[in-house]
Amino acid sequence: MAEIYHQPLLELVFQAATVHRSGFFDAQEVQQSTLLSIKTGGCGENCGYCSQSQSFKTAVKPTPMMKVDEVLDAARRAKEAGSTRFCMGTAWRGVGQKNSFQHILTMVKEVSAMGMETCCTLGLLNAEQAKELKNAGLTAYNHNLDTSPEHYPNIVSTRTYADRLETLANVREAGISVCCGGILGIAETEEDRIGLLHTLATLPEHPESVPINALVPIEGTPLGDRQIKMGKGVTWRDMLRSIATARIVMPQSMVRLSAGRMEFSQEAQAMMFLCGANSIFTGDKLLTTANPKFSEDAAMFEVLGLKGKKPFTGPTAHLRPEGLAEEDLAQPVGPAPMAPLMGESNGSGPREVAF
Ligand code: SAM
Ligand code: DTB
Ligand code: SF4
Repeated sequence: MAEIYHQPLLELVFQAATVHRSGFFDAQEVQQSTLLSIKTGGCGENCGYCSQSQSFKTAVKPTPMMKVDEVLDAARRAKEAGSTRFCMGTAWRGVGQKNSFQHILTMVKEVSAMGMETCCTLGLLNAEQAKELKNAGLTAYNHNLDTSPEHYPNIVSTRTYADRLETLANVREAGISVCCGGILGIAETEEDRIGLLHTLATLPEHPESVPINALVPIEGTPLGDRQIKMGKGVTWRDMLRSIATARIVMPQSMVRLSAGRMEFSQEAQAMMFLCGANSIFTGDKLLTTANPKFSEDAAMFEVLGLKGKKPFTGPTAHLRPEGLAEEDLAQPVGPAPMAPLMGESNGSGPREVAF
């Protein structure tokens, strides 16, 4: 793994690009996924990068869980804008015995009936809860290992790597596809980056989806403040190495270029797509932080000759809900303008990009 990761950058890119074109994926396809924070802030965990932990004083104010109808509305708009996967996140340590879990099961059922892949990220999950999500029709569960097992205790002390692995095993056992990746820029070494990819690639089965995030520095969090003080964040070269290595060692996984795109030029993102990233989050907002505008992503797709990916193809083909006809499935169009999901935007109106 270290040999692959450390080879000269363009050799690594070429090798990864070759694997990406070896038949499993259409290299022109990039899936558009939409994130929605359905329960924001007040989280009991202390992940040192996170705006939503109640351990840190950040600009994020805890808000109650969104209503089912509001979430379905947002999902409909995401579908119209070309998204084929809808991911709902809660700032929870885990699901626990909360009543709101029942509402989430309804959201999953309804969004699934819209013909989109559904994903949840709700923290720790037991076997029973995983089965309930599966029965509701959930396609994927996102639960990141974030970094190597050695570095993990420096990032969060309220839970262990073993806790995370147990949830991943429960998700897998329930027949839900696994979305598990990590984050760069959290005071890790290159050995930690390789260690994360090694852990992911040696799980009993590869995760179907591997998000690679670059730290979005949040003022008030230990790791965000550290990056702000240093005055430099994750470089495009760092992202390229992790994405390319992930593509080579997990050739059939979707590799998701996730948080941090605001800081990467379109040229840098083009290299990341070239070497195997095949999904992005589209929409003005990730969970609590800004994301590129639809018009910018639409322009990027056009310039690079990229197209959206159909839901339930490739690693999720076997999870297509029974009874959903082809015409009911979300149709991937290039990123189209979408009204803000929560009645707000990340700043000024749409900005056209000239090439
Ligand atoms: N509470 C759930 C959990 O921890 O699994 C779900 C939400 S959590 C925000 C999902 C992932 O987002 C984290 O594991 C981390 O990799 C990523 N993330 C969180 N804050 C981030 C930040 N400031 N910059 C980049 N990625 C971040
Ligand atoms: C993942 O790996 N990245 C997404 C998704 N899974 C849930 C979350 C990114 C969060 C970025 C920081 C924020 O917006 O709060
Ligand atoms: Fe909570 Fe998830 Fe943020 Fe950790 S990353 S503090 S578990 S919301």
